[in-house]
Amino acid sequence: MEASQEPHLPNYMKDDNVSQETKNLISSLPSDKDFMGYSLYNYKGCWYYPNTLQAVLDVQEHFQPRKKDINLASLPKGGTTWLKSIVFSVLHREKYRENPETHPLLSQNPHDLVPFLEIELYAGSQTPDLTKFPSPMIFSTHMHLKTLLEATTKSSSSSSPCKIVYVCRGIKDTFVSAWHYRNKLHRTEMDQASFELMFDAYCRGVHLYGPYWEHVLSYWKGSLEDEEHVLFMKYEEIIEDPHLQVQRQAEFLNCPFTKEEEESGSVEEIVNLCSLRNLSSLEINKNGTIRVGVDTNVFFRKGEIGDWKNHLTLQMAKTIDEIVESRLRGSGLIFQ
Ligand code: PAP
Repeated sequence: MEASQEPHLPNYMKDDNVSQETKNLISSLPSDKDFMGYSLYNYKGCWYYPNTLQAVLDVQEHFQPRKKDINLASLPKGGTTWLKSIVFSVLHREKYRENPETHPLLSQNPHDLVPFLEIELYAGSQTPDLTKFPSPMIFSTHMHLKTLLEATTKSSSSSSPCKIVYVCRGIKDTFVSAWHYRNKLHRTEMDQASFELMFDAYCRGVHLYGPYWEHVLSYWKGSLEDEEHVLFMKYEEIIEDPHLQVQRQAEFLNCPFTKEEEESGSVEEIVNLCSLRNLSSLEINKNGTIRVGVDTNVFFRKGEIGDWKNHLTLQMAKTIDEIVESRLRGSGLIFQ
């Protein structure tokens, strides 16, 4: 089925919002298909659906961040929803301390509190009104670091003007999470042959914002080169010690928890508020729809380390591990 006719497909996966100039560009780019047959194009080393590429180009041309803005970056299914909820809660903790029952996370999905630059803000307009967002604005992106820096600095070499928090997750669990997401998105249970096709595409790096290893490496290197502006986090580390990782984020964002806050349980409150168990139990996240048109419940599932064991054969796991290991070799970045 054509992407433009698929009823449940979000706009960013479609190809119906592309200028003539971008169509010309696309016709010169390497192309491939995702496991469902939707076309992906490789622009500067990263794979995009046409509407996403259009939005990325628009972000690059028009977006001007303010110095104190905060950017949350991730690959799809790398921990985006969790990161959004934690950073929002850390930054706004003082505002809702007296009346926690008014906290926006209780009535809005994290994706509506922290909008995506290219998938939402620039998806429908080249000049979205960003003044309606309070300063500092927290926004998110799935772009590679180099692409993001080209957008935020308007030159490929300068360092980031704003803080960037990046989260990623081991490729096997990222892949399995993406598989479940696609099934929910298309409201169907896809068969084993589709699963294997999608796995093969991940191994080749052909998926939205892929290859995985280029993405994680871009932020890993960025965090080593500019630790003041780029914080590199792993989903697994947040699961293992959420308290420590919330503190780490707060320090990076120049709003560390005071001793008093520590003692009064402020960190723990944020950890609990942002937990999968809490967020997924809220009405808004059971039956809502976010502004980009996706049901809120598709962002919450198991949230476990190692769910890939229930889906991948040992051979598949070995194959994909070897690919990632070879791509990351020498970088110092290791996934357990
Ligand atoms: P996105 O990039 O499309 O926004 P993202 O939030 O990165 O998706 O990934 C969803 C995964 O994060 C799901 O993992 P799973 O499929 O392995 O279960 C989801 O369960 C998990 N997740 C969402 N919110 C939380 C949270 N608050 N705490 C822990 N994990 C979470």
